[in-house]
Amino acid sequence: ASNNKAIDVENYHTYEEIMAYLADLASTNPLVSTLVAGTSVEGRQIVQATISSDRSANKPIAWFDCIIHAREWITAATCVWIIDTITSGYAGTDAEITALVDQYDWKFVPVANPDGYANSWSNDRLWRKNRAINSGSACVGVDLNRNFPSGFGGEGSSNLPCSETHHGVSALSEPESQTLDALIAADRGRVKAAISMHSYSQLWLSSYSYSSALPVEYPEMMNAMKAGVDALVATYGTPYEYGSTGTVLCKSDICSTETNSLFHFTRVQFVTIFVAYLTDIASGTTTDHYYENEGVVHSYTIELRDKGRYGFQLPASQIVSTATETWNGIKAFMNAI
Ligand code: ING
Ligand code: ZN
Repeated sequence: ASNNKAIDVENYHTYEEIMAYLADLASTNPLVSTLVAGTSVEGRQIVQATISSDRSANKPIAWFDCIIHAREWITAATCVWIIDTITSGYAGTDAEITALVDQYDWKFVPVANPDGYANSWSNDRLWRKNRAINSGSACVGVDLNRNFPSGFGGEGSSNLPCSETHHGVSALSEPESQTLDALIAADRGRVKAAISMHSYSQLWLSSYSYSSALPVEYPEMMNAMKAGVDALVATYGTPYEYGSTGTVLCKSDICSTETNSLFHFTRVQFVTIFVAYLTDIASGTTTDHYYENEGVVHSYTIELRDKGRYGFQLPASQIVSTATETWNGIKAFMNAI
């Protein structure tokens, strides 16, 4: 019953709590089904939840991955909140949600990096990568958002196992990235929008990430991002920027022109060491892979709150407002594309 929720959406939850919530939802709500899509390095299940009013209709899909980076807790909390909001708003109680579920299937991988997330709870709150053993190194982990084929191994990723942006031995070497790749490939041709949830910085970002080039569909992408960001900002006034990753991140003052290679090198080092979350170029990302290899024009990374005051450790008191504004943005974006 919707008044007796299996999860308290106002708090952060462990991997086990989120999995228990999804299992409960799938068993009690006929809109929801779950799929064990893969297994992490340490053997945890990677689960995709689908919300569909008619699974045989093969509707276009709104596709989400959340918490590919372990410490970005607000992304898992936001995806859980959105799942809860859609499932409790369908059929009667919320006309806009009902229309969006009638039009699209909604698919979420609420915990794309289960081992890293568990490690962030039990051991190291600021853990980012997965928990792969790197051969020949004492340092653990591959950055899953550098492990995809688009631009694999290029600028903004590192061959060094101790780096926070270590790309791994080869594209899709990690079971967690293999799982996301298999899931999006299984829905090839149906994915209308694919959104990777990250934090923090308050940005809505399109391809390309691995180069400063702009996609041919960039004007269409900008219109869609504008619709989303306008509605997001209108909710509480939280400032957001949008555009291609290179364009938006290069507006910050740590980013110079591409021609000054010495400064560029220094900046990349600075970024890698001190603010590994913020690079102007990032090779091997989900967003470029979904766009470039899976044909999803509307492929984006959303960097949720905040802009650095709390950073990855956003207080739980901001979960509902963050999720609410993000959902308002996503609804407007889905209605615009
Ligand atoms: N930021 C992203 C990262 O993977 C990014 C930056 C943005 C990459 C857009 C690709 C596309 O480093 C976080 N917070 O992880
Ligand atoms: Zn991230």
